[in-house]
Amino acid sequence: MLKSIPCTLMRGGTSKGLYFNEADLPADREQRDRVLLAAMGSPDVRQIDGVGGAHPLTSKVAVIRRSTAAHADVDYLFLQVVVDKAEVSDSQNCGNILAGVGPWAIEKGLVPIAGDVTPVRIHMLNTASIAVAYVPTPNGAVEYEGDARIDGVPGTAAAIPLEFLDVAGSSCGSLLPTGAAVDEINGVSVTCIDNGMPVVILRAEDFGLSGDETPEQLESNATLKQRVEAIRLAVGPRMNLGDVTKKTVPKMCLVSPPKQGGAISTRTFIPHRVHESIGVLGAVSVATACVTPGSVAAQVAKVSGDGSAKRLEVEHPTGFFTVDIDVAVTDGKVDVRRSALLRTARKLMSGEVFVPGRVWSGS
Ligand code: NQM
Repeated sequence: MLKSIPCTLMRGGTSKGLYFNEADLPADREQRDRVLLAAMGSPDVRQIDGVGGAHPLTSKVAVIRRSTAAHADVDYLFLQVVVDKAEVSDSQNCGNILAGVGPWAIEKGLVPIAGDVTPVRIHMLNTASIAVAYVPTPNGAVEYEGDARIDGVPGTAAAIPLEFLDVAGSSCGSLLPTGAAVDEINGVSVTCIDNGMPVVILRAEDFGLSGDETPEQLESNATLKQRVEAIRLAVGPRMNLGDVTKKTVPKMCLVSPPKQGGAISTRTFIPHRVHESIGVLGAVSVATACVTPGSVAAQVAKVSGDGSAKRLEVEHPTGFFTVDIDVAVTDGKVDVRRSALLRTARKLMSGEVFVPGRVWSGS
């Protein structure tokens, strides 16, 4: 008999996924992963026998519970359900799916409404770091509708500002995990950085690219993909990520000078498909690299303004991603004080997802 599991389908930023209460999933990790694969329809490039959207950006899961940590309201575990392989990975965080966590937690009664805006302190388990989501709650309820626009999502919705205080080095141990602003890997200059997402920054020009290519053009360039993946595999252990063959990090970001008046232009492999825009924490890491002296990003970026607090527009294939960062640079040493940005989210469907009974019971 099919087993039903309560969940909510939500768009978080430019991603989409299933949001679960931890108590509704099997406690055993292997069994939980089998259930999530069945719910999404993986492994299958079309995810035809599940609710996944056949792309890494629409094959995501949030597992949420009330937090036991004094400084957080809820714990959030992000899981990437790989589309075409029987793999579920907790090796990365996701700042887009994060955008839906605050509204979900309020609607499920895990966080009381605090006025017109309810701050939700979210302990991100993947990276043991904290985000604060400022959820609009006028009239005693979560408001999803509004006039905020984010590139990569049609239309407008209510703004959910997200703030990060302690994400530098949260996956790799330090902001610049190799200890240098630039390294030479397979003859290519790279910057390895982790301000919430491990990212390897590469100059598009070094691969004979303009940096304006579409995701489809990049994905159909087999030689490019091989070169980028070879660098990713070589650099993984040096970023303290170990063997990254089966991991979804580090992300590989090709950068070039800005073309639309922003700070830098990006095309990001996540790590095998190319992002239609850019990930949230991925954008925060790239923006941080733009103000890191000597980095590959700083070499092509146009950053204006004095002082440590800056607003950077990161260009991507479908527009801009605005990141506010407060980064102090003293004697070449980079100290990240705060990162913030704007997302929107929308509840799409609430109900139950069904998986085969034998998958649930593990028989
Ligand atoms: O970088 C895609 C996304 C992401 C991750 C990815 C993300 C982030 O756009 O915080 O949001 O890089 O796999 O959802």
